[in-house]
Amino acid sequence: MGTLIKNGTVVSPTGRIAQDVLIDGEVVRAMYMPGAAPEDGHRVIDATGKYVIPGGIDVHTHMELPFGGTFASDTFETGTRAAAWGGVTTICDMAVQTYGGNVHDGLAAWHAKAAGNCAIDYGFTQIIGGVDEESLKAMRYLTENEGVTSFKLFMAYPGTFYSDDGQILRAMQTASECGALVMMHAENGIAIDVLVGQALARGERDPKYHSFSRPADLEGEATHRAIVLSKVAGNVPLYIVHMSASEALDEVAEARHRGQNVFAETCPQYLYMTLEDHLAQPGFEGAKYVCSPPIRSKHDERHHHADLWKGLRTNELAVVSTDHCPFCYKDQKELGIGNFSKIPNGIGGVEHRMELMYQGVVQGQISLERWVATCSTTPARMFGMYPKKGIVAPGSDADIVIWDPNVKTEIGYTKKHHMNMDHSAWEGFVVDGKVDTVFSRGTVVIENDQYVGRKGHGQFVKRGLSQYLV
Ligand code: DUC
Ligand code: ZN
Ligand code: ZN
Repeated sequence: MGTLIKNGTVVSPTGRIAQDVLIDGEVVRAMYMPGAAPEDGHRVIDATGKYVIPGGIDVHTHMELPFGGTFASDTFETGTRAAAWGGVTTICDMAVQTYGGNVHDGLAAWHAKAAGNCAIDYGFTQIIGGVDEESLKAMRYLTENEGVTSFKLFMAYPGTFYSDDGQILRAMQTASECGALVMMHAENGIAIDVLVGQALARGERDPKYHSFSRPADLEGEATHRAIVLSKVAGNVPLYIVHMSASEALDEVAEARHRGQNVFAETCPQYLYMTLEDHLAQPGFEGAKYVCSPPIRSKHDERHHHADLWKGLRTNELAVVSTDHCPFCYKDQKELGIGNFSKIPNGIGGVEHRMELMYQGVVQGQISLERWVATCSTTPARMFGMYPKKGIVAPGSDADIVIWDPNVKTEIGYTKKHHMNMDHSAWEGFVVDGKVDTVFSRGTVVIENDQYVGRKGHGQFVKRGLSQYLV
């Protein structure tokens, strides 16, 4: 006996079609003209007036990330459960190798944290925090044998995750040889450290100075440098993560117009939040919005929000992720009272990306199809998971969200909030649309406003190479 989703509108990047969907076991068995499916014995779900979309894929999360003397507060258990609440059926989390550590040990540690704990499927990107002969060899091994085919490098955070240009070039050359994707945190960390030191010396200690000391030009500069290095490394696929600034978007757009294999993602916080309204809140409240790159000013000469939305429409930006990196206010964000540079960087958002991006559809910023493309189908293709993930089609995993566009979602700590945090960075946001039912590989994990999944249901996804090259 399977499950038949009837009377819904199936949405993909190429359009929307009235179709019934038959789930059999873990996969989609068949799609039918409305009413044409035999009902024999199946559980029938009526999706009249609702959208049937491939489950969300968030390719940038940090469960339990060690950062600034503490750890991101979601475990794989709490974080993947919250993801399910948000219509996400796959995450790619970032396994960590820090300078001097061993890549294989880092990956093994991440497998140990995730195995048996996840509500939904998960893959890994490997952070390379120390580029040397051993880690370069490991990059090749992980790509060819472990289903870990993307690597995050940092041009920021000297002393922890930072790689210099020579190291970046070497990692890119290795990725180019084995077909891996390089994900880049593009901010000029050396220059930022100078500005941070100068700000502190002037007595500028509040959270808002986090943004002033990480100017958009230094994101644009690093993005430019990463793009040049990727070209020198043989046009290796380069994916700029968490883009916040128009200056960086310009660089990606130009590279793409030249035909380079350059892609980028942004995150909801860079589309909705501002320095003035969030980071600069009175007292220490702004700490809740400290992330890197920082939330930008609405008074900058460039209109970052408008440009990023345009980038999503035009495919200058291919993907929306969250960079989910939650920290509690108490005892974690508070580490930076009196010194903004000690505030752990990160915002929790894995639960709210689908909702916040659907609001972009309602507001006319992106189409329904682009919502599905940037939040599910393109991440699947970019990260070598398609067509297992990212599409509602016969043979694909039955990772499906039934989305109700007729009701609203109120986000807030005492409203909709399932991440392991003592506050919500999205407090007070009321958006149109709502996650109705979520299937993970054919199993219902969310229905009737209840989590009905279980820890350990989620499986590791061995990924292939990126399928998104020009
Ligand atoms: N940015 C954040 O805000 N948090 C974790 C790491 C990062 O790059
Ligand atoms: Zn980053
Ligand atoms: Zn990140």
